[in-house]
Amino acid sequence: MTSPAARATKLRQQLEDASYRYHVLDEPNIPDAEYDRLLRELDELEAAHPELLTPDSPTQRVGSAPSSKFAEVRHAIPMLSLGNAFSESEVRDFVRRIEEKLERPVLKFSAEPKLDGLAISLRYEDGKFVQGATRGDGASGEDVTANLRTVKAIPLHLRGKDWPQVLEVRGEVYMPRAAFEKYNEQARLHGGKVLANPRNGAAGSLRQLDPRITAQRPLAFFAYGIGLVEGGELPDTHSATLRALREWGFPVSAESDVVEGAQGLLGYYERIGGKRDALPFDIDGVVYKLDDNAGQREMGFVSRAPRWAIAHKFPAQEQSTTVEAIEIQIGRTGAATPVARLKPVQVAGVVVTNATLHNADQIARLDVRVGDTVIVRRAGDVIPEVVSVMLEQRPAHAVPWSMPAVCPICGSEIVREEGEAAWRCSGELSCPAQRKEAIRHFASRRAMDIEGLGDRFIEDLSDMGYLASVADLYKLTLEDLLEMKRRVDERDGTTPETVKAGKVASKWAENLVEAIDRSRATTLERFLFALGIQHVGESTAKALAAWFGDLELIRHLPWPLFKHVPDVGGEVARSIGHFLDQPGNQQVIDDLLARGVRVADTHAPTAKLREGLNLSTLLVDLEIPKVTRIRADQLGNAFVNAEMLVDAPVHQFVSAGLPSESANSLAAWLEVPEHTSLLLKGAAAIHRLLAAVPETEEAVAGPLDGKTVVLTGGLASMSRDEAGAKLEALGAKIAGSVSKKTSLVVAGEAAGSKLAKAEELGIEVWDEAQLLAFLDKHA
Ligand code: JCF
Repeated sequence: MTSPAARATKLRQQLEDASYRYHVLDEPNIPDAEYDRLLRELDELEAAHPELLTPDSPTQRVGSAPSSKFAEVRHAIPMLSLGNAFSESEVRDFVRRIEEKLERPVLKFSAEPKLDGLAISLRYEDGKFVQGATRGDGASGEDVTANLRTVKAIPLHLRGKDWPQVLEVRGEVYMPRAAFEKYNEQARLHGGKVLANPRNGAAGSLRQLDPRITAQRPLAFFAYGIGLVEGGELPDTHSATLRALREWGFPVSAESDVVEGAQGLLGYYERIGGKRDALPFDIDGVVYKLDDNAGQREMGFVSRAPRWAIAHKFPAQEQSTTVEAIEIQIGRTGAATPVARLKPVQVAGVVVTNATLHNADQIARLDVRVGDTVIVRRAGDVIPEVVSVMLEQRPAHAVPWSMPAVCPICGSEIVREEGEAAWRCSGELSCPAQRKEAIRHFASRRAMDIEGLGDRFIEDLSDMGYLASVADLYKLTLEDLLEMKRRVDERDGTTPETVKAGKVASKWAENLVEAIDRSRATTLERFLFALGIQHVGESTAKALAAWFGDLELIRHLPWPLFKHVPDVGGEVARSIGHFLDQPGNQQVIDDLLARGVRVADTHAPTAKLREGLNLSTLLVDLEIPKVTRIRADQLGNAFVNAEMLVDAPVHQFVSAGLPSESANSLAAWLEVPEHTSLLLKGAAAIHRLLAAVPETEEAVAGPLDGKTVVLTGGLASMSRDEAGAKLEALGAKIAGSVSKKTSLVVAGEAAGSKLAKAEELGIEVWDEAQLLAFLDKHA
């Protein structure tokens, strides 16, 4: 038997190791659920044996009790700010000043992205985290130790060896972009406070007086330098210091690099600029530092900024402009999204004329009015948004905005469902805006993939009455398209291209007819996705296709049966059922099939369905109040079939073992004719499925069963998605990043860091020729 103390030590070591692998090495070794399990075990152990609890235990990251205010911390070595460069010539000047003073040409610089977060300093004594502070004014900041303990990327004690007895580490706490988006989505949904940007998210979270709130915020950290060092030596270059920090347990930017001279710096700026939108966090520039510490000392400082470092800024992502109008945009599912029409303004190199206001709640929260001067933000490739209003510049006559009562496109009522943030146009497919969006989605690359059917064609074809539904796409003839074009030219007063360019002008129409024809051959998952059912994205469509295998089966299933597919819950199942219940939608499916759409990969439903195909599971799926799994099992045992149950008097439910409350609830539920009919339809569907489901899964052994494959770089013969689908069909699991668990990496043209990582880990790598040979062999 291991002692509790030994077990606690072991658990801490496992947890810290897992955390280091996740946050610093980016190579997780255990799943999140396992991490949580170990953490819970340690937590229970510490609760039972309080004497085992240590301040640097991973369980202490949940946040301690709140304080009333932060204490002041004087920085032993000031926290510097950085001078800025906004142009190439300012960067050249920076390099020239250093070269002149040090009298050495082509100097090495350490370069890294400049994170848009909050600068902090972390103090370690004998390897233990003892204090953390904000930058403040550089000379002194606020003691936010308790909050920083909750940031999982910050080590509570140092790893490795040879660290100084006292070490201050400087770096940036930030909120990854995806976490920021998710946080705001939740806040909007529940009417909470929305964060203006990831930077404010990081700053606001760190300045919470209650560390338990900070613990809930998805913060991360990168180390970029050091402050005070006592009782130890550090390497003599900045880049080597970063490597040491990484070994001691700190995340260091994977993008940091050493480059030479002004040319090297500018090249780095271009490279990172090109990646800016793809990075998982916001950056506002790059930082260059003279790599050689002796050189740094020689250069010294001007006021609070070092002469040996500079921030080269990217164009700003926020600008101010005025709101000329607030309009409503109707999406595919009818969601009415308010959009601000703006006086055109350059933001991060792009002219922005529209910005999303998300929903009515968001407008109310910001109190945006027509005529207001607002801050718009365009970060990464997300839609520009209005982040705040400059109230002091509001014109006197500006009036509050409110959601219109009817859809500006079709005049149907705009309604809001209970508990939802979004307002919706109730016109469904009678609303031209929803219809156009539905067609656009249907034709999109990941759905039916109709090449060349752009937004303009969809607009014109719908407006001129050629497309009442997506199925009408498969009725379009060459003549229709040419006629449509003639009418558009007439309407717009443009010169018909046929006159300008002769025969070739009809080539586009031929191409489009061909593309539509090609799209007729499709797969079940694409078809289901293309229908545009609310809540059915690609992965749900794929799961439905894999589990049921057949369109004719799926389109007549009552909704509770969809819950048999993993990850399909009540809401999604009801949404699919609602879609299939509309006669108009069934008609569209009929029309699509009648007009030649063919679903290629029909197969028997999976044998995995079998275990849930019984009356008691159906009763659970129906979500009858007070009929839990236990009660449903009792009913399943007592009744031979659904018909018997529907006709039974209440006392028979009680005889089956149900408490009277459940029995009465069930009887009341069955009073509603739609309920009994759904139950009977469900039972009939179960019979049909039982007949179709094979006894056991015929195990088709794929050559790549159990293998995890990562695709990187460009392939010449097909897209990465296609290659992925082919490999999946042979049993492979496709992953997005390379880790020790990766079995194989397929590297195409210009493969980058993933290939490097595969080589580093000694993972098998194929080029495109090897991939094609393999696919050919297993075709
Ligand atoms: O990423 C940053 N925001 C960042 C800020 C990176 C650095 O290397 C910095 C910094 C502020 C000061 N270095 C200094 C000296």
